[in-house]
Amino acid sequence: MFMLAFGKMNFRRWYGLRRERSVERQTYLSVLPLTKKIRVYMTPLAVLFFAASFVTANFTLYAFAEEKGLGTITGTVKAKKAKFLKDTIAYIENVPNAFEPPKEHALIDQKNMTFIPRVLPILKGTTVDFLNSDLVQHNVYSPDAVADNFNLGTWLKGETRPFTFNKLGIASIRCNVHVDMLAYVLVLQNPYFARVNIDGSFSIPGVPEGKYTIKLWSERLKAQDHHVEIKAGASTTVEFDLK
Ligand SMILES: [Cu+2]
Repeated sequence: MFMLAFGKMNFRRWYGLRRERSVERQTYLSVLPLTKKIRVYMTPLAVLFFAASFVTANFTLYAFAEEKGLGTITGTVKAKKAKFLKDTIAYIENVPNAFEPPKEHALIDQKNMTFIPRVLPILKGTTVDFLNSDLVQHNVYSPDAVADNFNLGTWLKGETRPFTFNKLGIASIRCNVHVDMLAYVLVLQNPYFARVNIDGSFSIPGVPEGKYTIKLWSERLKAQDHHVEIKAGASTTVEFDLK
């Protein structure tokens, strides 16, 4: 009985309080000047509007990115002997875009009387540092116009001399102290190239969608070019036969 009365009383108090508050709010709103009323009602609407715009903008950006999507080239290369796969480079001949060369320099080392790596693919405009890691003196020069027939001179262990490759093509790199020393720099138009793995596989990810010619470069052998269409979010497969 007591509990019931207490409960009832409590409920009435609570109800009363709620009604009072509601009335207070109504009164508060009714006495506010129009501009303030607008502000009170518009604030939540504005927040909603901005939230909706943010979501829409993000969605649009996402859809746009999909539209200019990127695909992957997945390739396999066959050769009579697996050793011919070494230092084979797969690349896209031309991508209609201007590409900024990387600020980081590439490196060709001279170690144990050998240029390492033997084949270096780079984007046009890249600087290559030539390092001597041997105890003997080495020279670095190129007889090719692609590399402006440069001769960097002859130097000792630990020293590095740079050269920036600004012309497209293949530059052979030699040392006039050791005539057997030979390397190649492939100066390419775009950054979409890959070194073929020893099992003959290669992958070029992040290629903008479009139609391209894919080429293979190897020191001794040749392979027929492939014409492919890259589609967003898809992987395009190519097979080369090195002969
Ligand atoms: Cu040398």
